[in-house]
Amino acid sequence: MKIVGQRDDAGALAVPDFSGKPEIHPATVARFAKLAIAASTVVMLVGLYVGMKYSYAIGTFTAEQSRVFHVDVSEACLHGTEPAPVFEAHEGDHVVLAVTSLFPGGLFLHGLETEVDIAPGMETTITFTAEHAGRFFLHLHGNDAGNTHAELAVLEVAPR
Ligand SMILES: [Cu+2]
Repeated sequence: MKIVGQRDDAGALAVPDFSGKPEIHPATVARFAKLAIAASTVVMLVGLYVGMKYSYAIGTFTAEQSRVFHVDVSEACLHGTEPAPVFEAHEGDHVVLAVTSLFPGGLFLHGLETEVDIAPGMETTITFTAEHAGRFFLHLHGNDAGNTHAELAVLEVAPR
């Protein structure tokens, strides 16, 4: 019987050519059997490892995370000539906004209505748990004569 798509020479390929080696020793067969068992064990272990790693990755993807975002306030940032970076987080994430600025003033997170005084040259942080989804705007509210009001970053909190 010929199976559709079967090559005509398939039979020839399936039969090994032992012309140079007329005898197969039982020891050789046993060695190959051991090799086959070892190989399939390795394949199973690798499969198990990959499977576990994958499901672990899914687990951590949905879990709450700690996210640290850094902003270095530059002149371009202060004058709005450079678009503010957009940071992404998920509801429930622990968020740290770490800002370094030589310019004094207040670090204000609109939406959370939180303000922290900037210590010029030092890292100033706003730390919170993102309880609500939405867009939050991180601003620098200057206490200078010109009332500097610069957007440092946009934080997008996605719903879970
Ligand atoms: Cu503002």
